[in-house]
Amino acid sequence: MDAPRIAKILDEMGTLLELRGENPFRCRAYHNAADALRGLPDDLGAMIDDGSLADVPGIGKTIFEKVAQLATSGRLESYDALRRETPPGLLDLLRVPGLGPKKIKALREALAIEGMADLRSAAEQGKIAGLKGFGAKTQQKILEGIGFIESVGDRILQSDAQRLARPIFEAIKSRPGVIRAEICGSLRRRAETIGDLDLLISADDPAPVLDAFVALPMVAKVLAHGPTKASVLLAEGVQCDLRGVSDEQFPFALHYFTGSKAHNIAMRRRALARGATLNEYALTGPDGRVPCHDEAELFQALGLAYIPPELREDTGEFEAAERGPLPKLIETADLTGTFHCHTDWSDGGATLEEMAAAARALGLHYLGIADHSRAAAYAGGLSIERARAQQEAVDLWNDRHADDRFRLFKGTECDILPDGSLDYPDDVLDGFDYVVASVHSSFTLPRDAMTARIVRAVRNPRVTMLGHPTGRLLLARDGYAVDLDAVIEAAAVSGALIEINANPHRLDLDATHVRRARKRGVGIVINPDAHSTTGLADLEFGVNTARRAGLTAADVFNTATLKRVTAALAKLKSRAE
Ligand code: DGT
Ligand code: CA
Ligand code: CA
Ligand code: ZN
Repeated sequence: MDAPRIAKILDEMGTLLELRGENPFRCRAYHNAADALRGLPDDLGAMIDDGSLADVPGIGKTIFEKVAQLATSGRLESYDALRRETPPGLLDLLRVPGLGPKKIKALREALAIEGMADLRSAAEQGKIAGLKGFGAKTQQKILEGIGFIESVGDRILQSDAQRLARPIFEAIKSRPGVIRAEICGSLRRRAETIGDLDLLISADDPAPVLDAFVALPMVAKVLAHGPTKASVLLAEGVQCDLRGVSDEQFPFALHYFTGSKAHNIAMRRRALARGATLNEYALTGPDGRVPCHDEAELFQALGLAYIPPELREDTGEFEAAERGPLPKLIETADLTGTFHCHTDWSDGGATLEEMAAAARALGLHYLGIADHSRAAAYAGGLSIERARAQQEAVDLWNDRHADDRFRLFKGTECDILPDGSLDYPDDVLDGFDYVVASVHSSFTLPRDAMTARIVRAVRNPRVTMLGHPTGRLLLARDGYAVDLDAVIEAAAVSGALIEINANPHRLDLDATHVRRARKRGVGIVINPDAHSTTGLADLEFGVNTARRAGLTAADVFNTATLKRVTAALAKLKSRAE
């Protein structure tokens, strides 16, 4: 068993112990050890062999033994026992917003709640409101949380899907006999969340490749296994399907299994209208099979320009592709810099210098530092004095390091207060090169009040861009109630930009509203909301959202040269004069 999987088990053990009400320090020790395993400098096996693992902070002697056992045998009796003794439904309850191990333990003791169904019926019968530490409001929130969880089902984030799919794809692609291979389905379309993984290979004889697939170490269970298709359940609980076809069939299968279903149906209708039939193996016209070597030729055969997977949702791509080649969608390499990034001045994990170095290493030409403002006390928001000190620190960094190829910008992620005013006085805001304005509090305002609040902020000439406009957390929390069209309209008038927050948990704005914002002439900026140097890589997911919205490089603010971006920021700032 490898380090990431062992880390996951240790985390689960910590949680299981918490659910039993064990000593908090003992529980914490498991979570700390899990974190330590994730950040291991060397190969886990080697560190077990030479014993150096026991010296890693967070891993004591007891946990060392457990890790060693898991690594060598993949089993651990104390883990199995914990799982046996805990009702399986109890862990599910942790997904309900607001329910932690302590509250779950209390619910179990008071009302014998051992799973989602118990929780729902207790809440519906009003039994939770009366419990000490709960109340009617919490009970209502629990009911809403259950509804949300049921609506998202077992989907996972795009980032998690990618992490799971990549090693399987690499393993399959390199099998002897494989001619072409591709990841298909919603992951190829870069959907916000992913139901299951779909892989496709072509080979003269796919059967041995399918045999190898079901035998991969990350496979926990084989659901189906035939000569051309197999389905497995990965250890993480995610399903993965693999199809094998002949190389002649590959373009048709690739198109079919990429979807979306709605896009496929429209394609098939199009083929029928031309007297042909289309399925996952072939396009067949009146004179027999129409050979296509790749997807572009398939689209061409149906009178269409190539449609990138991100646009295949039957939301206008056919009309566009009938008119001629589609505009070239933005790519991560088009980004020249980015703005919404945190450092250890507030709740980031890296120093200003480290963030600058990481941005430079990624080939960016500028980086905006935007730590939290003073109202965001939970996130180490900067007091006025600290904000001024950071402005000086950025100036100093620029004096020492900046050249015409790279510089830092002074920014802030300034809270939008409940009344729509900003968290710093104007003279402090004027010290920044730009201002990201975001909502981090009072999420439950009525829709009208929330809309008025955000519109007021967007109209403020000191606001350069709106951060994570809806506050949603994918698979965890809906956004707050807000009229986004009114916000987009306000931005169109004021000239403020709107962010695509590229954090894979957020992707906020979403592609549908990005499309609308672009149509209305609002500038779009892609920001990683990075809280560490590795967080900068999340830009890729924001680019995926921009692609799904049909954006080209020219549609995105942070694709311009450093010189132009500097001038554009100054111009935006001059609105306040
Ligand atoms: P997911 O897994 O829920 O995130 O979404 P997809 O799009 O990956 O859906 P999935 O895995 O059920 O199927 C993969 C692709 O196969 C899908 O995008 C289109 C195609 N497909 C599946 N079922 C049907 C169907 O009933 N009709 C058509 N036309 N295509 C289908
Ligand atoms: Ca899928
Ligand atoms: Ca599937
Ligand atoms: Zn934020």
